[in-house]
Amino acid sequence: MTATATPTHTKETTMPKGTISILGLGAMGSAIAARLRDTGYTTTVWNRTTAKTAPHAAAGSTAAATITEAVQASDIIVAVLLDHASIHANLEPAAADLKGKVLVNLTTTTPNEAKTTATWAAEHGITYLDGAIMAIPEMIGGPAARLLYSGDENAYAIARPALETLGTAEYEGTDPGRASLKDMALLTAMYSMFNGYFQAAAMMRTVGVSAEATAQEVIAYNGALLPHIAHYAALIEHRDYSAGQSVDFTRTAVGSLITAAREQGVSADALEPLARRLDELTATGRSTADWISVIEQLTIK
Ligand code: FVH
Repeated sequence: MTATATPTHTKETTMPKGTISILGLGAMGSAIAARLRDTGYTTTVWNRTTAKTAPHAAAGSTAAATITEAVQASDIIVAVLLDHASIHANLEPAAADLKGKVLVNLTTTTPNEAKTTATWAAEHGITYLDGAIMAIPEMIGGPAARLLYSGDENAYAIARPALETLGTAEYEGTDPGRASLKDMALLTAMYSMFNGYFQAAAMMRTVGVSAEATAQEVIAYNGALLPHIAHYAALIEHRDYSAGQSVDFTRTAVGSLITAAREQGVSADALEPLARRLDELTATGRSTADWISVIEQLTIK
């Protein structure tokens, strides 16, 4: 017999749990507002373009005409705007109303921007928690949605029950920039991986191979190799670059990849930074070291 799984992110019938205001109803803010509403929170929503509040009002949220009105309606304020600049442009005029409240900022920012916002919040008596969403809007409410938080412990304790309805909540510590740093690091790894696929697909299509076919090849090849980074991690932790694939060998291999790309009429921009790092290691007498020592070349001195 086949069991019918109940999605964890469908509407739940619950008693009212508390009040939360959501600032920003883009794709992500809308998903968050809907999830909080569906799990029993009394929600007030605000958006710069007022029309976006209509479907939420129809579904049971209160639409605030101004940001001040939204902030005054709840003790927990969740901001999901575009970027750091839009956060400050909109929240600074509402600082007096935010005083004494918990502000959870889920807007993507850099670690330093998160720290700047935390400092600003502290100066205005606002309890600040910074967040980073490792998910797309469709995943909100499901266990695969991972949300990282850092900053004020008390803010996390107060907002945690609500935040746990959005996905898996992970508190990264009191440094307000920490969640953002992890977000940025993981996104860097993700973009680099996809950029590698784009390079492979660009090369293969010069001989008529489809992007789909190359995708399957990359998934199989890179998927098999990906767990190997745990082995690299152990060596990097100990700065043990005495064995492994040498800089010399890798330099030759990467040189061939660059030549092959160019021969196919494809840019080698994706690989040139790595080639430069390997050149630097060779130039400083480390050609026999493990090639993973390139990590030591990445810190800007
Ligand atoms: N969507 C995603 O998959 C990613 C997943 C990871 C985290 N991000 C971050 O979440 C923030 C919001 O993203 P979003 O997907 O909701 O973005 P949009 O659909 O483009 O909506 C943007 C909202 O921000 C409002 N807004 C923009 N500029 C201003 C401004 N100067 N003043 C006030 N509000 C502003 C915009 O309002 P409107 O255009 O509708 O009037 C939307 O509400 C973001 O940091 C992602 O990096 C999502």
